Amino acid sequence: MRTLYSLIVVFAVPLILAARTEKTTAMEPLSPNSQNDSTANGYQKKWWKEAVVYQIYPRSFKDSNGDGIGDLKGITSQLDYIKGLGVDVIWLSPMYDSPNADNGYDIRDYRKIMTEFGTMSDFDELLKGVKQRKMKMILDLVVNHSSDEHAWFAESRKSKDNPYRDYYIWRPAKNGKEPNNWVSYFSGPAWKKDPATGEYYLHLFAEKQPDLNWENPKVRHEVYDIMKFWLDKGADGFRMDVIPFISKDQSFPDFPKDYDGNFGKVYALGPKLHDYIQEMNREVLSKYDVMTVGEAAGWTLEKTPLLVDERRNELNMIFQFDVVGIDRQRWRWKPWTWRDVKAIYTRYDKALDVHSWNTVFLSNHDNPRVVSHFGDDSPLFRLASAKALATILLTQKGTPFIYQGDELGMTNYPFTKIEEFDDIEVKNAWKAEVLTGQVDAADYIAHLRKTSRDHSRTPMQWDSSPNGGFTTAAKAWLAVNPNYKEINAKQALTDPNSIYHYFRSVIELRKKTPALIYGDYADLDPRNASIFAYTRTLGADKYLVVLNLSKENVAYTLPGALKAGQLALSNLEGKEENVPVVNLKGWEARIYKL
Ligand code: TEU
Ligand code: CA
Repeated sequence: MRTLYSLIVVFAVPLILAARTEKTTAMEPLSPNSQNDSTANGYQKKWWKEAVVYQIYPRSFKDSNGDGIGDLKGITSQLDYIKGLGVDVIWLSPMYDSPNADNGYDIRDYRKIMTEFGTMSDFDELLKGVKQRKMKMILDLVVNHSSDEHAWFAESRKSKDNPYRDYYIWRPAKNGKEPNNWVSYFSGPAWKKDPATGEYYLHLFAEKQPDLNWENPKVRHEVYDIMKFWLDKGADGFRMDVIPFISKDQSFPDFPKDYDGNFGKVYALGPKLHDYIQEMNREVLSKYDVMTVGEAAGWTLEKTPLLVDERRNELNMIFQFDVVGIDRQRWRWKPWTWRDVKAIYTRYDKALDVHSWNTVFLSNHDNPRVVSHFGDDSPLFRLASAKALATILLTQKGTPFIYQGDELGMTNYPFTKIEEFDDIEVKNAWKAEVLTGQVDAADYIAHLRKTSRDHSRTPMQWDSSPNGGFTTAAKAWLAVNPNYKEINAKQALTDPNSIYHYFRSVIELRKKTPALIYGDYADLDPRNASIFAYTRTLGADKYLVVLNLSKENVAYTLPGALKAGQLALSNLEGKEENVPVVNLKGWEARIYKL
């Protein structure tokens, strides 16, 4: 089973680590079983607060049977590579049976593995491999909607008195048209008239993703049974897809007068959301040692405690999108500044007290590649900026989520024409806005080159062989980024100065530095346009993280007559210590112990 990679990981990595450790100074480790001595800085210690999570998008991770599509056996074959990073938890994007209208986020059978991805025993083998390496795995729970090919919907649409009718949201026409003016995330109205009964069903996403009716207790208990099925198999928790949308105002009013086009915010205002999540917690979550992260599309930052305050028995943490969505309105790109991003991290710090925990993420399968989005993916600065962004990801307060390939500095794809895209969100908007002449085709493509979800869905780049070693097939399901000859795992594993090994070092430092996990956060220079300087403090332990988020060299005078202290880690050669002014090259990042 030992693949070439695992051999490299097992033999090369320790050598490279030995070479690197001179940079990481010894710190008293987290008390080994931090679980039992229960608090740090007022926080309840929890494994999922100290964990680092790695997200896998199975379709694009590794193909094991040469059909050009990633699969579960492919993931199992690369577990040593993932373990080598030092991550603790894998978040597996949907691997359930699905017709893939939205790449698995449209589930036809919640207890069956997608044929393309393999079998249930492949899943069991994967989970076993994860546990053998002392990692955990959380699954994707997509229950705001199902596939329209799910047996429930096949029954539901048959007739108005079908026993499954109430599993979905059906409404009669209003003045001959849709029941209200709600729109779909994937363009067009959010209602589809179904010929069988002439009524409309609601779909906040694709027509092939009808929304489940959570008002119906049968539906809720179907979901709880599905969750128990996977938790009893050994899964360690769930990432919950668009969880704020599961409750709907049953009068389905049109958008409010002051509607600003941000429909997600309206869909997240359902009146019974917290009742349902508290019920889910009582019925399922409280019975297992699990981690839960809600994907809180449309959720305003300051309301985060309503979903995650530990005293409410709802979720452990949420993905809130103010940072990652700072520069786009749907597919349209808009300018942003680091000053704006820094302000959002300070808002999180103010909004979440010791009872509410956060996530930290800069990318996922719905967003462009982090180094292209927030860094500088030009050859001169790709390495430094990817490492600088890794420093932010792993030293901000909250549980960090790494998206597959970001540890290699994979970049956005050079899309030029619509045929190159796979994403239903792209294709539907093309039909709805470009083919109707509302939007210029070249303008649309230009925006997508910055904002498309497909940037993060191009296959993992494992080596410099054809298709980046992702598949032995002539063609991958989505084209591999042509820069795979330079950017790939094989190169990264053997290069001590690679982004992969830098991620590993920061994760190692984080693991043995409680201050970087539970420590107080303070932005020292919020107005500075290109320097991000903040501290993390836990008791007497204080760390300074200082980053130059521009390509210009900067001689930065630390605020408040602060001195830099002892260098714990840096992404470039800078060695200065105990100085009031730090000379930072372009995209240089340093972590100091004060
Ligand atoms: O995403 C919800 C969501 O917020 C995204 O739709 C995102 O805002 C949008 O794509 C902007 O580009 C979740 C899943 O992560 C996504 O992959 C699914 O397409 C969607 O739900 C429906 O399940
Ligand atoms: Ca395959």
